Parts: sequence; C-alpha cells; structure tokens
Amino acid sequence: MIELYTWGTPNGKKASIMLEEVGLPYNVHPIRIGEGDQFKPDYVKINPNSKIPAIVDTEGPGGKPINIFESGAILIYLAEKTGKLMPRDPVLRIETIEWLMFQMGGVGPMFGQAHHFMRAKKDEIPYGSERYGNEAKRLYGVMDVRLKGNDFFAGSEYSIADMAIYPWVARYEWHRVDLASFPNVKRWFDKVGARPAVVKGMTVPQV
Ligand SMILES: N[C@@H](CCC(=O)N[C@@H](CS)C(=O)NCC(=O)O)C(=O)O
Repeated sequence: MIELYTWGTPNGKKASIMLEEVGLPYNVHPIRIGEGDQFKPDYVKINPNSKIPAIVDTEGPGGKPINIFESGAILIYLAEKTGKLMPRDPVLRIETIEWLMFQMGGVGPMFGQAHHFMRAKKDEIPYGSERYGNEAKRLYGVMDVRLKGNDFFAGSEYSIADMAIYPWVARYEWHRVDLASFPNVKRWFDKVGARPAVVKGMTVPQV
C-alpha cells in the first residue's frame, strides 16, 4: 500500500495524478500546510524538509517500508516500481528526465515565487511580480517550442514529465499567463487535462 501525504497544491497533485495513472492503491493523509502540519514531528520523520508531498510505500524494495520525499523522486520511484510512464528507449528516457528536472528546478520554483509575489502578499511587490512573472513567460516560451511537433514533453510518449508540469500550468491564471499566446502548450494542456487519471488526481485530497 502507498500512503500519500499531500495537500491540494501543484506539487501534491503530481503524486496523486501518478498514483491514479499507475493504478496502485493508496491512502490519502491530508497535510494542512496552512496550519503547520508539515512541521509536526511525525511528519518530519517522513519528510525531513517539511514540505508536501511525501509517500510511504509499505512494500518497498526488499519488501520493506520506505519513505520518499521530493515530488520528482516520488514520480521516478513509482515509474520504476510499476514499469510505467518512464520511456524505456534511452533517448526518450533522458528527455523525460530533462523535462522533469526543468520542472523541478524551473517551472515549480519560478511559478511558485510568481504566485507568492502576485497573490500571497496583501500588498503586491512589483519587483517580485515582474521578475518571476517574466521568468514564467520565458518558461512558457521554452515549453511552447518543445511542444511544437511533439505531443508530449518526451516526444510521442506521455510520461512523468507531463505529470510534473501539468498541475503548475493549471494555475496559469495565478501567474497571469494567457494560454492563447502559447498555442502548443494550450493543445498539450487540453490533451493531458482530458485524461481520467489527471482529472481524478487533480481533486486529491478531498477534505
Ligand atoms: N521540491 C519540493 C517542493 C515541495 C513544496 O514546496 N511543497 C509546498 C506545497 S506546493 C509546501 O509543502 N509548502 C509548505 C511550506 O513551505 O511550509 C517537491 O517538489 O516536492
């Protein structure tokens, strides 16, 4: 059984989308990050970085329980455990990892900062909004070029790279991006968003 510790944010939804895609049974444990659940000692034993998501696989390698934190690591772990959603072809595999890392090091932190400066503060801070808003738009440009002539980030194969990026693009209004300006991203977004596992994964946790 997979125990999923999550909240309704883009990083959390990556894990629930993946669990829905691979069809592994899982229990959801809501971690209310606005109320500080992520800092409680029992949770810090699972994720020493006090962020969501994290999973516990009660039947990990060698049949022993294993704790996993960092959403990218969770996606790779579940792909390797199930043999799904990570291409086997060596070129497509490294392309998947490239775009997963692009999300982890670029899309997530930059969009997250854009949200912080544009929304989370009572008084918007123009310098932060401009800096991270511009970087968000630049990243959309990179994605639009990649998706021109490619159905997915790993070319023709839907993969964990798409699952990592989708929940962040789903907040395009928060970082004030007009998807119509990035038609290839829009086409990809609509296609990925129509997958039943994505629709379901995006609603976790239900509290
Ligand atoms: N690199 C981490 C980032 C996780 C992260 O920032 N999670 C946010 C929610 S999207 C969180 O737990 N925030 C709570 C806090 O910062 O205290 C991952 O991808 O798992």
